[in-house]
Amino acid sequence: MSLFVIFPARNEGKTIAQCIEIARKSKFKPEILVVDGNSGDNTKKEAREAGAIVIRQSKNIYPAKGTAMRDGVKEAIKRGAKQILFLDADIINLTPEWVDLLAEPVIEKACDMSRGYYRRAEYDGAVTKLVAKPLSGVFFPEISHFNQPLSGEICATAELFKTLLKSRDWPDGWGVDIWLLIESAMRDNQITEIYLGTKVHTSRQEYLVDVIRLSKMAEQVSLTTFKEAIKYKRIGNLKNVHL
Ligand SMILES: Nc1nc2c(ncn2[C@@H]2O[C@H](COP(=O)(O)OP(=O)(O)OP(=O)(O)O)[C@@H](O)[C@H]2O)c(=O)[nH]1
Ligand SMILES: [Mg+2]
Repeated sequence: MSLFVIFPARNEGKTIAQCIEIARKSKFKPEILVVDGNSGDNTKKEAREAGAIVIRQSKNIYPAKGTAMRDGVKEAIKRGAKQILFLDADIINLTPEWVDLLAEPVIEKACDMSRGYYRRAEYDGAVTKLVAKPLSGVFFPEISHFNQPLSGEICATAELFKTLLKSRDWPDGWGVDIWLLIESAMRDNQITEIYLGTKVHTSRQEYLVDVIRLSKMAEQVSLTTFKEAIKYKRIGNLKNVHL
């Protein structure tokens, strides 16, 4: 067994060390990898001091959560990962059980991918509620039952990630989460959603100041979903939409 926990992280110096220490307490004793997005703060130093392997994302672009995840998958596979689990690095209330709950069904081969879902504050998850769920519901009804199609907390077999790595259209930015879900579902993988309780994370504070900070994410999630709809010949589903 070789579980890798990967944190894509950009300017998460305040939370990354604690996240690493908590993830490491999982009963599965994971390796921890941080993919730094050229942070201007002390993220790298904090991560190294907390004992994580730290690599730098391969492209100097932003937003690049997708690039960071792709780089992380490649590095983990190179180091012998059998299962790969992603966590956001800005979570304040992470517990080792999150890792245990997500990793267990994948390690036990009960599914190919597990995905965290949570109870979220009313004003949290706006892009999920207003963009990802309605759009993916039209084009990909087979994933409409997922509560959190943009969950950053997911685990999958290295085998599944290896097949996804072969795809040329792995998104660089915020489209990556919905892309991973759609692609995994369309390739007939077994996907389970697991309740993790409440998620408290710092990124929410930013867009409470101004919702415009979510516009790039909304744009990239919707355009990724449309591209996938074209790829899988689902654009015709629009005919059935009553407006
Ligand atoms: N390496 C890298 N990591 C990034 C980049 N953009 C975001 N991340 C990380 O990806 C994770 C998720 O980003 P957040 O800003 O928390 O966004 P989110 O919580 O998914 O979205 P909201 O619910 O809308 O806040 C965090 O650990 C970020 O630090 C990037 O360009 N490069
Ligand atoms: Mg966040």
